[in-house]
This record gives sequence, structure tokens and C-alpha cells, in this order.
Amino acid sequence: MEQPCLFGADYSVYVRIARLALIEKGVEHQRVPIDIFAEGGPPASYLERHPFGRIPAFEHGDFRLYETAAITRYVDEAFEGPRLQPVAPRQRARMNQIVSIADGYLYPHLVWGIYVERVSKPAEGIAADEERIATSLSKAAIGLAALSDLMEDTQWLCSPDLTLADLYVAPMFDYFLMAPEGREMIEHHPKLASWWSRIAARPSVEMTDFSKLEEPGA
Ligand SMILES: N[C@@H](CCC(=O)N[C@@H](CS)C(=O)NCC(=O)O)C(=O)O
Repeated sequence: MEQPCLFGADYSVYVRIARLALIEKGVEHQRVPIDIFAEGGPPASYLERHPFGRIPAFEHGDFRLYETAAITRYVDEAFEGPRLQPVAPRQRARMNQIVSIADGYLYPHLVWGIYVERVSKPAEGIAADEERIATSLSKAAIGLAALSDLMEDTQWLCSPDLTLADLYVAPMFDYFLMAPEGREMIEHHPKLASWWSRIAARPSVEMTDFSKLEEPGA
């Protein structure tokens, strides 16, 4: 079977999650750049892959897929390599819970409400929306406290082994921690701070570090 292919941009949190899953599994893959925020939008042909116009999209032979949750689970289940989802029902449920928290409650606030407003917009000479930052900071405080409460005394967020929960939260934290408020907030959660120092040092996370790009987006 030919190598799978991932469509998207390096700056994207969700593309990075899919890349992390592929790299952690050791799956050789192709990448096709799609800049979703390009002037005029992505190429019209991309909407055939993803009718909602988001990134990433994925292809493996004649099988096409979009939505990061589906892509990462497919990558985990269709390829050899270390398992990225716990087998035990409670651990697996916890992983799914954290992934859902990341999608629903972390991404909009850590990335859009805080990183984009505090770091990305001012870098382009656009004034930050302080009201939006304040709202997102209060949501982020709830998010970090919830993650911290859910964490077991294990190396990774919900298991002794790395799971999709870690791969989802890491790219969101990476943007969040570029904001001074993010760095200040994580100090109140020693378990999370210590998790971050471990995950940030993983080769897969270093290889996909978009903070070194000239113009990180989201
Ligand atoms: N539910 C989608 C979300 C993907 C997503 O929101 N990707 C962002 C980039 S990180 C995007 O394409 N944004 C473009 C837009 O909002 O128009 C998934 O899980 O793949």
C-alpha cells in the first residue's frame, strides 16, 4: 500500500496533531502544503477533499478522510507502531475526554482568544482585543485546572504511555505558552508544567515546532 498523504500547513494546530500521530507511529508519509488562510482561500480543488474548508485532510490509497479525530485514530489503528490509544476502557474514556476538552474548550481560548490576540495580531500591528483575552483567560484557567485534576500520577496526561490526549494538548499549549499570561498560568499547575517539559522535549514535538516559523498562524 502506498504512503499516506497529509494536506495542510505546518502552522496549523490540527495538522500538527495529525503529523505527531504519524511521526509517533513511525509512518512514512507525504505532505502537501495547503494554506487555509491564503488570500482568496485554499485552492477550490481542496474543497473536494474537505467540504468545510479546514485543514488537515488525509489520503491513504483510495481512502480519503478529514477531521483530525478520525485521521489520528485511523493512523493509530491501520499502521504498525506504538499504540496511541489505551485499551483499558477507563483510560481510553479519559483519553477521549481530554481530546474532547482540547477540541471544545482549549483550542478556541488558548489559541484564538489568547495566542492570536496577544501575540499574533500585535506582531502584525493589529491591536489586541483585551476583552476577548480576558474572557479566554478565565476559560483557560478552568481548562488548565480541569486537565490538572484529570491527570493521573503518570508520565503522560492519562496513561503511562503517550496517547492522543498528549498529541492534542501539546500543540495548543505551544501557542498558549507564547503569551506571557500562558507562561504565568501554567506555573500554578506543577503537574502540567512538568508534563509540558517532558512533551516539549519529544523529538516529534521538536520536529514539528511551528514557533520557529517566521509567521506562525493557528
Ligand atoms: N474539526 C476540525 C478542525 C480543524 C481546524 O479547525 N483547522 C484549522 C487550522 S488549525 C482551520 O482549518 N481553520 C480554518 C478556518 O477556521 O477557516 C478537525 O478536527 O480537523
